[in-house]
Amino acid sequence: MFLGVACFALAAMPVKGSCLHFEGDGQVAVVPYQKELDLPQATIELWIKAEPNDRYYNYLLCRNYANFGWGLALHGRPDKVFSQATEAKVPIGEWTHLALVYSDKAEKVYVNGELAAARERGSSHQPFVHDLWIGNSDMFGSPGDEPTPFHGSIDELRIWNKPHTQAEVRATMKRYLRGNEPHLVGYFTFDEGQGQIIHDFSGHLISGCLGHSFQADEADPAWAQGVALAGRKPHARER
Ligand SMILES: [Ca+2]
Repeated sequence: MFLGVACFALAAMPVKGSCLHFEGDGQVAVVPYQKELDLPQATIELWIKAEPNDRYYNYLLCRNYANFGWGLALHGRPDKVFSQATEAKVPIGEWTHLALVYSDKAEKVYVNGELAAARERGSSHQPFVHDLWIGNSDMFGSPGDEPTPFHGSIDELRIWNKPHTQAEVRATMKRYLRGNEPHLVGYFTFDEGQGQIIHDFSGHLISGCLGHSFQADEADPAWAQGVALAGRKPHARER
């Protein structure tokens, strides 16, 4: 009986993996363009731990955000998150779950599973070839533009081709996914912990790289300890 109780407790304990840590102006992880990233409607979610820095814009995700794409950024201290149409407060120095949910009618941002901002919006989606940048933005290339790096940790990026309800966001945010869930088109756990490759465990997207190449370069973020989630990490399952 004791053994049974002990095993149950062990199975319920959250499991930590690794994550990406960003601390330099040029640091970024890049997932090359694929048509699965063209999303007329979507749920984009990730865990972040933000650190203070002196940049006004701190991009978490950017896929030609200003021009029919999607993205999420922090700004200010940086204790606010904004998407194309919404803005909400986020804590600094704490692991925080963010979810951007949009369709051709509305856009919502959930912070730790709570609806934090919402706005109606029209359909602006158009397919276009553009890489996904994680932890930075490539939109501001003009001389004099401020760099837009995120400072802090990013973990468990999930990309779904369907807008989730609040209940659906809450149902999976604190658990590892299997990778084969319906409508999941991208799943980066960042649990590699070393090397230059970030793998997509949904099997839909081509792997991405740290920095701008699969070789070590000065834009590489660092590996760090990630958020603790329940369940089994997907690289531990049989594939
Ligand atoms: Ca690199």
